Amino acid sequence: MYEKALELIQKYDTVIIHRHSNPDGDAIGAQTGLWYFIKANFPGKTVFCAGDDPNRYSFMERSAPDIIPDAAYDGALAVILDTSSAELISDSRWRTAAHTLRLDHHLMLAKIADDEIVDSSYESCAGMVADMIRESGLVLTPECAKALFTGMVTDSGRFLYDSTSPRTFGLAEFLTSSGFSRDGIFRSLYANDFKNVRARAMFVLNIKFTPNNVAYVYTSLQGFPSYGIDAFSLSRGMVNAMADIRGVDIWVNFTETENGVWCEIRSSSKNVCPVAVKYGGGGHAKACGATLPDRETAMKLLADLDEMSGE
Ligand SMILES: [Mn+2]
Repeated sequence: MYEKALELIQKYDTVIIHRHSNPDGDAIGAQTGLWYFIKANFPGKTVFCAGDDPNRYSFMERSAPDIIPDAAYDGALAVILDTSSAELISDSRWRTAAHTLRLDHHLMLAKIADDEIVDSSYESCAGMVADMIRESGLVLTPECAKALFTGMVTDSGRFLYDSTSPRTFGLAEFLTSSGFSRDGIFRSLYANDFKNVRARAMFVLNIKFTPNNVAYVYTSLQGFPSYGIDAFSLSRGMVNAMADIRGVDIWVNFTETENGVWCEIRSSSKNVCPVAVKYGGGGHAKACGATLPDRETAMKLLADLDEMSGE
């Protein structure tokens, strides 16, 4: 499955690895994991990681983006990881590379790169990179394995989400057999600052329900500062505070920002992605999102989810 990807990585002297902006553990894990893989197996190559601030994932080794001169893209291969739409790719210079390759596990929205391997049966993009390495038979170093394992853990929700498959566990065995220490990974990923614990408590008190039991929280621009956390931590970070409410199959978190209403949709059983796509967003079947222009549009999206929940 990964012959073409491996062939391209072998062919180009410079490889620049891109991921989505506002990175999660999978975006960083897949990116840095691929960086370690190329450096270990093709030491003569120049390899860069492009992107924006890794924020809470800055504990991951090599997560800080490299400073990349424009000239590096001349004749280079740009590898795009974990990203389903071109606008979400961090650092738009990927377009100036000689050739582009994409590995992604989101639902296919549109062709972006010259060569693409898109397979939504993978729990994580890090898992795809791990599978590519396993298929290659080349060297897997402990640093590489640790990065990929961290990505796999975050996107599978600690092997909880139903995207977790026998292949996931097989790849986890492959990665953990390299001998890196798992000490600290889970603590770094899941330890919370008290301000987040406090914000989560406030958030839970603001949960509301539609007639058909869609749980939701709408945070206005005025209400937002009282949480004392950034918009991303509130939007993406809090949505799953609604995950385990009995009788709730769909939940959605709306966060008003200066750049529109961020909307994070989750479901335990339904494919909610078409609703996100209808409003210009995308993602996975049971975890997706969109940025909406205003509260009115947000309430329309909520009504669509309510209808789906009632079916
Ligand atoms: Mn991912």
